[in-house]
Amino acid sequence: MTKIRPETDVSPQEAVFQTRIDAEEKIEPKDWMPDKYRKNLIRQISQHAHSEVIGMQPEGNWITRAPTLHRKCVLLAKVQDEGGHGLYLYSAAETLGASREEMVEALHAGRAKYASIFNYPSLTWADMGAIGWLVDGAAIVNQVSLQRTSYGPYARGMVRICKEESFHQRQGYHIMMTLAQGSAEQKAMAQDSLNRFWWPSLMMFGPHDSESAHSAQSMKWKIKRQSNDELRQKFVDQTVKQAEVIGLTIPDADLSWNEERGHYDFGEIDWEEFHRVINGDGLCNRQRLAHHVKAHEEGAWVRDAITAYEAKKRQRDAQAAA
Ligand code: BYC
Repeated sequence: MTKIRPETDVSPQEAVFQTRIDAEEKIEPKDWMPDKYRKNLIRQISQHAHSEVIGMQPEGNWITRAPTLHRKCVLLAKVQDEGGHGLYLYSAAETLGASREEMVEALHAGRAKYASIFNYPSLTWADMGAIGWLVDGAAIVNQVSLQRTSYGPYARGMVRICKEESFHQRQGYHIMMTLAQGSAEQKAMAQDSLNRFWWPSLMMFGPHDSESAHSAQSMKWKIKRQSNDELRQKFVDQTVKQAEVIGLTIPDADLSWNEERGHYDFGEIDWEEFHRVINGDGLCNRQRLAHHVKAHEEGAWVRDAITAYEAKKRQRDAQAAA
């Protein structure tokens, strides 16, 4: 049995683990790790995976109504990419001992969250622009930081995901730029979309650092490399200039450049709305989850067919080897 050192309450194994983290070594699936590190990672990675998959819904809503064949092809490819991101992330979580069924079950039972942003409706074509520009833009800021996360499979997954997200962000910005240069109605549509998606995008970075339940431990273990507030500030700083270039206005009366800090100051997020949405009571929470449950149930035959095929293949291989 492992002896706990009373003065620090940290086992020798845990002390060695922290030394590896401090030395910037990556932790790999078969390495020893504290149970809480494993559980925290399964929580974050599975929620990240759920976000990618649930995030297909608001954009999937517009595939049949894209304004041109070109836009339709691009949107279709983007939505497929998001599904792929979900698969890389579920696979990364599986290396920690969580099964796909357990993770999906936790989502359906409401025990696992997914990004709050996907509980807002996509009402107009401009929302495809705002989602790519702002939502993928916010996701990149967060995920570039996660490329240096301490768990190897998660970090490597992030490298590939970030490359694809850059294309997503640019396609969204291009839609917004095109609308902003179009007719007065088109520009108004782009502005309306920015107005609706701005604050929910800032919420993607989570609560203030002082309110963040997991941050202190996640930063110590280098699961998170930058805090919620640091990343949110980075996103604001880069996005304000992008809005200026295309002539759109960020809907925040308190937004101003702070020379001393070298950053933009910005208004306070509606935290009451944030908590309502992450606790299941946003505009689309019920619809998003019901759709996921339906798709999962209707896809059961595919999973059954794959399992049956694998069993037959194993049997055939065994017969051939005998
Ligand atoms: N929404 O202690 P905290 C995409 C929860 S998808 C919902 O700060 P943490 C895309 C948090 O989970 C990319 N819940 O947590 C796809 C925790 O609850 P639990 C999505 C949130 O983990 C399709 C509690 O609040 N990206 O790009 O240290 C189309 C306390 O928070 C949110 C990721 O998932 C939120 N916004 O930090 C287009 C990034 N914020 O678990 C685009 C990976 C907080 O105790 N995740 N909560 O029940 C992370 O980096 C971190 O988990 C967070 C939160 C920064 C989000």
